[in-house]
This record gives sequence, C-alpha cells and structure tokens, in this order.
Amino acid sequence: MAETDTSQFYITTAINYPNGRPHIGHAYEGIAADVIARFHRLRGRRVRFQTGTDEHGLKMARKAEEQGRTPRELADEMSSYFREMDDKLNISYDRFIRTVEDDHHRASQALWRRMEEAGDLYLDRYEGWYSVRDEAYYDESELKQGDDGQKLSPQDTPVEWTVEESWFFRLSKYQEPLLELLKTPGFLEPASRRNEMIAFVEQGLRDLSVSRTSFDWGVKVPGSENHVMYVWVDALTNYLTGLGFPEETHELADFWPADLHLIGKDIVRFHTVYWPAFLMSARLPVPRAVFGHGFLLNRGQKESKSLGNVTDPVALAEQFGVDPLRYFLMREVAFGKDGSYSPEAIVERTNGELGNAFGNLAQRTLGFIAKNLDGYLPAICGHSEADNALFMTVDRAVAQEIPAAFEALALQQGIEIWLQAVFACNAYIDAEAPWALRKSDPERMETVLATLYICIAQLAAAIQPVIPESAQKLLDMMGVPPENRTYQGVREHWYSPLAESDYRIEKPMPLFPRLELPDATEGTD
Ligand code: ME8
Repeated sequence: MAETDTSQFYITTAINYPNGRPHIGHAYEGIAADVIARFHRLRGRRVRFQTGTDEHGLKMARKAEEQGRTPRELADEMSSYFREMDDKLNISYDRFIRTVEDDHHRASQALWRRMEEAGDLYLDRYEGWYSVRDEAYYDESELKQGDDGQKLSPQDTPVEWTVEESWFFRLSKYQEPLLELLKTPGFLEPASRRNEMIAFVEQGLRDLSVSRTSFDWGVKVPGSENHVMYVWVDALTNYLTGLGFPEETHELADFWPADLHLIGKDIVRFHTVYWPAFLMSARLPVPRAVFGHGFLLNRGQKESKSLGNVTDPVALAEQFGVDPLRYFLMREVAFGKDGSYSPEAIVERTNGELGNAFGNLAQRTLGFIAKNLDGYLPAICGHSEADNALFMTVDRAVAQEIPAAFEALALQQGIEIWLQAVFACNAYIDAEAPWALRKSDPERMETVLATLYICIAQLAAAIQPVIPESAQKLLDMMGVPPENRTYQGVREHWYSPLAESDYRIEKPMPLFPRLELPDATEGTD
C-alpha cells in the first residue's frame, strides 16, 4: 500500500438531470467522487475526474413546457446551479460536461454509427411502458400497482403507454458477454447490486428502443433526422466525450476504459447492462468498475416537494461549513448503503470529532508551542516507548490502513481508522501532559511536542481527500513542505530540517469553530 502508484485513474459521476435544482443526493455523489479523486491524486496517480449535467430527454422537455420556456433556457439556468454547487463543495472536477455541447453531439453520433456498422440497430415500432421520471422503458412484468390503481415502475414512478416508430438496439445479442462481465470480480460493487443485475440479465434481455420521434429535444439520429436518440444513449456517451472521442486523442488512449463510474443504486442497470452492451457493439473496451452507492435520506425519509423536506446542499454547506458537511456525509454512512442525515447529526459529528478530537489536538499542541517556545519547533531528544507506540499507530494508519480502505472505497472505514489514530494522540497528550513538564523536564516536553507535531501533520495529510480546505490550512500553519503532503511524503524526514530552520509557527486559528443549531427547536417537528 505504501508505494506510490503513478498510473492513470479516470473517475466519473453520473451526470445530473438539471430539471430542478441540485439536492443532497447530487452533493453526496459529487463529494464521494471528489474524495476518491483526491485520494488517487495524493497517491501520485494521474487522475481525470468528470461530472456534469444530462440535459436532453422528455423529462427536461416537459418541465420546460410547464414553465413556458425552452428546454435550452431551463438547462442553461439549472445546469449553472449544479456547477455552482460543485465549486462551492470543492469538487475538483477536470471537466464539467453539458450534454448540449457540440462535442458531445458529435461523440454520441459517432458511437451511434459504430453500433449501426456492427449491424446492431434496426427500425421498428415501440409499443410499451415508459417512465418519464426515470427516462426508462419497463416491461409489463416489472410494474407494480400504485394505491390509486395506477401502474408504477420499480422506482415507484408513474409510467405511460407509448407507441411510436423507433430505432432498436440488439441488446439480446449481448446477453452472454454481459453475464460474464457482471460475474467478473470487481466490475460491479457492492455485491448486492451485482446479484440483482445478474438476475435481471438471466431472465432474458429484450432489444432496447433507442430513439424517439414524438419530441425533438435531444441528439439527432444520424441519417434519421426525425428521430432523437433515447436520452440514456447520449447521456452514457458523456464518459467518452470528455476524452475527445471519436478523435483518437491522448486522453482517450490514456484514460479509457474508465476506472470507476460512480453512480447511485437506481441507475445500475443503465451502467452495467446497457452501457457495456453499447460499448461492446462499438468495439470499445468496457469500464473497469462501477460502484452503485446508496441513497441519502432526510431523517430517514426520501426528500420530496410534497413532504416539504427538500434541502439545498449549498445552504447546508453555508450553514455548517463545506468541510464539516463533506466529513459528515462520508463518515456517517457506510459507502454503498443507504443513510440518513439531519442538522443535529451534522452538528454532533463536527463538534465531537472534527472540533473536540482533531481540532483541539492541533490547537493545544500548536498553541502550546507558539506560547511556550516562541513558535520555534521543539527538538527531539530520544524517544520513549510511548512515543514509539504512538508513531507506530499513526504510521500504520497513514501508510497502510487508511489508503487500503480508501482504495477499496470503504470510505467510512478509512475515516474511522483516522479517527482512532486521532484518539490515540489525545490519549498520549493527556498521559504525557507536556504542560506539567515545562518546569520539571523541558527536554522531555519538547520531545513530546515534537512527537505530536509529526503525528498531527501525518493525520492532516491523510485526511486531505475528505476535508481538503481545513487539512491544507493546518498543513500550511505547520509549515509542512508541499512536496511532503502525500501519504508517502509526510513520512519522510521533513521535520528535523524544519525544526532546525528559523521557521516559527503563529498562534493557531481554530479550524472547526463550534457549531450550534440555529434554533434549538428546529428540526424536531
Ligand atoms: O439519474 N441519495 O440523474 P439524476 C444519493 N441523469 N444519491 C442520489 C439520490 C439520493 N437521495 N437521488 C439521486 C440521473 N441520486 C441521470 C444519470 S448518467 C449517464 C445519467 C443519484 O439527477 C442518482 O443515483 O436523477 C444518480 O447517480 C445521481 O444522483 C444523479 O441523479
């Protein structure tokens, strides 16, 4: 785990429907992808990270019509909120793609032609159920009956009967290779989603309707100008567009196939059945891995306009801070499972773990050095068993356990290991009580402070993917050289040269100001 990995890593999020403003689920996915992207950069990998908005389709067209404006006007406005959210949340994307962009239309048409050349597209008539909310076709056998007798999709969205001329993709032809792919270890995680998809493919695949003629808000089908592509065909192609496809660019050669498509559990079918089938047809490699994360619920409930519990993630970040929100979302929920959030829980985690455990540790140590050593870094004079034990605990966490957990996408577990190492530092500072050594044994006091200083820097470096701004602020305050701020670099001998230089730390600023709920009664209703 410790060695530096210099290979490429291409990670994508789903592209979001901008038919409304972003919600907490969008923020959750963007943050998780960002943590993973930052982690791989810290490991030394060349990372490419793409996110964006999915702007075509009937859902967008209808929403715009409801509002009496064009789909493009709606898309322009709403897409900008998604981008603002990403920027606010410190999401370090390399490209924010919009599917209305010209290069994306070109890429989608090129992919279409390749599927056509493979003999996998034919014209027929579609007659069946469609859910506009999911932008998905469903088989009669998949539908459920709603309370009022209305037919509902497996995601509980209304379906409508659709009859129109349509291009079809020969999905059935790919049943066997898809089964083989789904059974490939590591392709689809978590395992529960894999079993669900295998069952879906095993029950037999029907050819997929891939164009629409009843509206024109989409990418035109080459040679069939009265058809627009089914929105998922163009949406999925975004992952190639961003690398310059169909041009044979360096990016395409270096970054395709994608290392990880990070998506929510509701769209696993599109990414692990339809998308690989399109790619196989176009004779392109399939993605290496797809991870279907869980859903985030507001106090255990799905957010919806009718319940009046829709939360604006940007407002949450403004209220509690970007890093506390990022930390909370990654810390609270086992990645892959559904989870719940509430303002109380954000406040409790932030105050308890970031504030009291980590922030105070840094504050006490740096504050003590600033005050009692005039800001000059303490010298190390031999090590006690307790010092060595702490070094080992922190080093094991930073060099091995945290990277191993993040690599495996066990993000919550990685943070938990980090927190345990923070607790170990707190136990050490209490046991060694440097303030009591000031008069009795100043040399030992310096060694204790230096031990803490090194451990805190290691822990700050290790948690950068999750709380980038605060971690960097702390590393800045501590004077850790930029080249030493990686999992590997922070273990190198940067401390002694810094302590021997004229470097002085200033009185530290609090990293995580204590949060209060704005109103004690808020949220209890
Ligand atoms: O599905 N918690 O877009 P979208 C966590 N445009 N994640 C959630 C969530 C929640 N409550 N609600 C949604 C689309 N998501 C398509 C994707 S990709 C080629 C096209 C996740 O705006 C959802 O699972 O409905 C998806 O991964 C992402 O947010 C965008 O959802």
